[in-house]
Amino acid sequence: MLQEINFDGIVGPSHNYAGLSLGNLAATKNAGGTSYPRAAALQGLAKMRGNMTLGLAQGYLLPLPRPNAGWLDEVAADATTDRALVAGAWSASSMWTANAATVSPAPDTQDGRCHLTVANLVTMPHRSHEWPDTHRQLRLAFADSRHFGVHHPVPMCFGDEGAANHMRLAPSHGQPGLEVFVYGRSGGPFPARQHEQASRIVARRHGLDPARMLFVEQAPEAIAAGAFHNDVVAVANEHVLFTHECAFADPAGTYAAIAAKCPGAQVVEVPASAVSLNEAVRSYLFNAQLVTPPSGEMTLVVPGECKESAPVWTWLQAMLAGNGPIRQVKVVDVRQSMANGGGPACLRLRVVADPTTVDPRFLLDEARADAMEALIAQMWPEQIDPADVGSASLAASIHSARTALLDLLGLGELA
Ligand code: SUG
Repeated sequence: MLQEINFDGIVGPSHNYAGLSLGNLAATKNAGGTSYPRAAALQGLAKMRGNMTLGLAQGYLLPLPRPNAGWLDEVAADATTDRALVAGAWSASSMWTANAATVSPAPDTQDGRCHLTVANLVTMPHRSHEWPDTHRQLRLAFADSRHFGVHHPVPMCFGDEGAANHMRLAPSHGQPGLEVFVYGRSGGPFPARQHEQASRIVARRHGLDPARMLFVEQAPEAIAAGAFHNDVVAVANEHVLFTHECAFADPAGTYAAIAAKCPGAQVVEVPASAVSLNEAVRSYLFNAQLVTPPSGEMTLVVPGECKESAPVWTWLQAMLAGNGPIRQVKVVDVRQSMANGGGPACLRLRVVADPTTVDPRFLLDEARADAMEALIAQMWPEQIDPADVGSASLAASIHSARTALLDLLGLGELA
């Protein structure tokens, strides 16, 4: 049976705060701080377990090999002077699997298969070298070509950030849906990472029906406020779009187009008067996972930072007291990832599929979660200080930690 499976990125053992992402305010603010990879990975696993407890299907993607020696060679980095390039080769940024690919589920596509286009992530140097290993991994997880098509990135001249700039609205996950692609226009203080052409190429490749696709411009003020991806200001699930008032360049036009193309869609809009754009970005209210557990009670899985924000928490309580479609709010602690600008929604790639068609080595159950936790507790570095990035001995322990995880999961071919 088709269902939504969340594939979370396991936080890699090289997780560190290098401040590499211009326009990502949390990441630049925490540049140079000490990171805690072990705690980060355990927080991620606890989030996955929490979603399994809700009755949701859970998968994962593995950390990519870091430091990426091939990339360091390519950029001919000098270890003492080119610190940003060295840090780029060490980044654990593939944990944010919302940027791994754009996914069009089978009910939306012409050939009735689920299509995935790996994101090129070209705008940020440290992320631009993720795609070859991500592609390899997705080809393995979704190897069954009767059900899946895994595509190369779109040409590098068009920036593509994957599912972070893509939403889907449908009566239920297994039915045909409206795919909404959100792109940015350059010209603001920060880069617009998703190009319109990239989105259009993905839609054509995936064989979407023009009647059920929409291309929407992200509000330039949202990008300027630090919403470097649309999923920092909006999230959709089934027939519900949960969005900040300032997410889109033309909010009214966007809602009208959604209503026309997806009858029954419901927009839950948070006004700037209740939660300012800055507060939305600070708390990551919209970088929540909006999910439908088997109970049918639509649930918003928010980061702990939302509870600490008076306007956000007040708004959420009022929402629950009303009779809107979102019936539960669940708080999770992903602070280590949040400090690099990655909330609960960044950490997962949604794939609507029948779990029996996915390589089982990428699916989580309690026993596997226990085994992973034990391994991470033993092998992931406890902390990384910025000065450690580049150290040969740390690189060796990061390598053995990842190799041990691959062995545990029987995924040695990803070495
Ligand atoms: O691309 N941060 C990531 C966060 C990605 C969040 N993803 C979504 N919104 N879907 C980024 O900006 C910071 C790494 C550093 O600076 O060391 C980083 O890459």
